[in-house]
Amino acid sequence: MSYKIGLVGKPSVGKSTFFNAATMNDVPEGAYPFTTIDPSMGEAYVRVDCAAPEFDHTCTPNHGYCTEGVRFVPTKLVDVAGLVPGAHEGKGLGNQFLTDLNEADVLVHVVDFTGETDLEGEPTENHDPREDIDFLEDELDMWYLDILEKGIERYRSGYHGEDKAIEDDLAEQMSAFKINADEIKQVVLALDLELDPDTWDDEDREALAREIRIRTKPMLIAANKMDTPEAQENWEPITEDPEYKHLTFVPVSAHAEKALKNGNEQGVLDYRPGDEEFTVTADLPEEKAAGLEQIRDFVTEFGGTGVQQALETALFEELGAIAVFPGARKPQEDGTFLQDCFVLPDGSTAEDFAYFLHTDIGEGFLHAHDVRTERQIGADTELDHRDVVEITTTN
Ligand SMILES: Nc1nc2c(ncn2[C@@H]2O[C@H](COP(=O)(O)OP(=O)(O)OP(=O)(O)O)[C@@H](O)[C@H]2O)c(=O)[nH]1
Ligand SMILES: [Mg+2]
Repeated sequence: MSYKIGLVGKPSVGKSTFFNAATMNDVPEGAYPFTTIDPSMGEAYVRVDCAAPEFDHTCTPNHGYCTEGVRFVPTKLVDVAGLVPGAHEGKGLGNQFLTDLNEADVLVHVVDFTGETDLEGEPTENHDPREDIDFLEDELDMWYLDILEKGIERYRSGYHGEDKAIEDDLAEQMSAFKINADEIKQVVLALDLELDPDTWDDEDREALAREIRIRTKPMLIAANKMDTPEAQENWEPITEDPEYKHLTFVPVSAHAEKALKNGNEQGVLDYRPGDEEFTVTADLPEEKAAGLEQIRDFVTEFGGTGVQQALETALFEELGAIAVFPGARKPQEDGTFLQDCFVLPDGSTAEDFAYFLHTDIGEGFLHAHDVRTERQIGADTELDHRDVVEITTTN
């Protein structure tokens, strides 16, 4: 199992540019709407401080890589077609991409902060990026509402069993969103509603769809194109607007990340993704050097290009996932060390981790050890981000 981060947003905001910068793919980018039609999936990385230095060791990663104590752990990233108002009714490219989004565990909403593209992704001026945030949330809510309504019909038809509770039918209809009947029941009760759809009016159903969406598709806002003065002007008014206080914003320049990674590949500069600094190592033509100095101003001011920051905030904060290293108290004979680092759901216990590694390991679970403290931990102990855990199993 590997987490999937989905990039969403209206056309022309820079989703594909972000995707290419994060995965070093080469999907088409363009200043016209619907450059992307079919979704692309690629491998991106999230940074985790490596545990190896604490053991005075160097790690030998099986997946991803480690550089100067920072582990780059692979995660899946999905770039989908742009979403326009009315998408849930089939506008734009229809609702195919909503289905593509189904598989994403957490969303990064890429917003063009320059205000220079309208809701359809066409060039304009002085567009308020807040409208994009509102429309995307509404669109996702409508999509959820459609599915919720189907679940209610299913319940009313009694077709799947007379004695079924409403939350059972809703959970089955919404199974793609990875929410179970009990969780749905909690949401219904939390909204002060009865467990009877006949008592719900339009507003109640909308509130329910919205709440389920918020719980099952955590979302972060990537304020993109922040390398431009227009976007920077929008930053403060929007991020400090009380109406948007509940959201997390990360300032991003997908362009800057791409330029730095390309420069690194071409050997003209040293850049580690996510860092706030880089070193130019070659003699560059004046224009190119000046461009890089502009990027330097940007990454210094904003603490990086924002691409890594957005992915990590989405996964570790919005979704609340944790990274865990399988480890051993005794050194491995073959000289390998901390070969893996896995991303697990929030609240995972030592036993969950054992099952995650392999069903057999889970079934034979005896106990676990926190490799740092060498203390034994029980099956129900909840793990923390960056724990190093040894599992003892009969299998
Ligand atoms: N200034 C600036 N422009 C950017 C940035 N990222 C993307 N762009 C530009 O925005 C335009 C749209 O980029 P795409 O990556 O194709 O956008 P998209 O969201 O994938 O668009 P669709 O596939 O049509 O939905 C292109 O002209 C990019 O060069 C950025 O960080 N800064
Ligand atoms: Mg695209």
